[in-house]
Amino acid sequence: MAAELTEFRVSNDASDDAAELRRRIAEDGYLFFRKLQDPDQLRQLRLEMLAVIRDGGWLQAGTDLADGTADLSQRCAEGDIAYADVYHEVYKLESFHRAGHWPEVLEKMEQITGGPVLPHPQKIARLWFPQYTEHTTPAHQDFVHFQGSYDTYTCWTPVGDCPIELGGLAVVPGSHKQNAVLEHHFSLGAGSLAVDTEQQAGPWATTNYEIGDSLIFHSLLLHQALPNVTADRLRVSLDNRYQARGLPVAEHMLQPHLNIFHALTWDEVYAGWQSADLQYYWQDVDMPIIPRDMSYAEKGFAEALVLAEQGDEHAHLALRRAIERDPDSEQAQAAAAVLAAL
Ligand SMILES: O=C(O)CCC(=O)C(=O)O
Ligand SMILES: [Fe+2]
Repeated sequence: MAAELTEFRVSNDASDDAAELRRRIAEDGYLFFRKLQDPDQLRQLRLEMLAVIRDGGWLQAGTDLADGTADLSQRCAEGDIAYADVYHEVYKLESFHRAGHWPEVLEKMEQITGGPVLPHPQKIARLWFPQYTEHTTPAHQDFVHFQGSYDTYTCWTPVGDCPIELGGLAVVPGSHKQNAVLEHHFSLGAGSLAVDTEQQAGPWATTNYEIGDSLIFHSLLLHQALPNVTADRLRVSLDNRYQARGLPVAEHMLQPHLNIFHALTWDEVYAGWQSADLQYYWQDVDMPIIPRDMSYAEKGFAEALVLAEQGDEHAHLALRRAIERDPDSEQAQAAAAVLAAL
């Protein structure tokens, strides 16, 4: 992380001016709005998510639910089976999926794209433990993960206040203008792929997020999370993705998140829902569905094998996770061979 952090440009002044919003996102690659989303609705969602997380055993007993006070002995991250066990319970909440369809966000996306948008079915929550900073989301472009179309936008929303020390998102303004997918490498952090930031000038922009604040950005914008260096607070946030209706979407974005680590079907997600309007809503939308390009993930894993042979501890951990997730997979067998030879 570059030492120097600058503040986001706030775009509330141009809220009703679609042309100006489009000009700004073309220039900066992002739009940041204070209180775009209703704080009360987000506080309610926070309590629902944290109640599930508490029942999963991740919170310190006897603490106030709203504080999200983590039990550090339970630390885990994406890629761990223990993470998916609790995460997938959160994933079943109807309210969590509905948050990706709130009108205030859809309106902004429609202003940006100039027409009706498709919210991706694959919503994501991030439940990031404190004092676990080697797992922090590294610098990356989202396109390597969701693919489909460059003109896909993420809305990143902290579900609670997110001051710098809790590890919110930071971006390099204007970095999307390279208009290309940069070289990504193995990383232990969330997503497992990182751009080498030495080659990126920065500066990085971020803010002390308050509940309701929302960051919208382009799929080629370079961004990363800041480390969660609080003593004991869990960071809870949403990443929702949107694209103009009719653009191609990659098939894995039509699946629940992390279902490769721990199978989860939409029918399981929907089992306890009250209403049907958001179940399989994308099936009526006419759009090209394209296969997932595995080359980014495969390259990262191949790098992890080489790094592990050279004694890299992050790579060792990544390989152990791959074995734990699915011991019979080809990757797990390659990982086991490398670890055994050490
Ligand atoms: O919240 C995080 O740590 C990562 C979020 C992210 O990279 C995204 O929303 O695309
Ligand atoms: Fe991202």
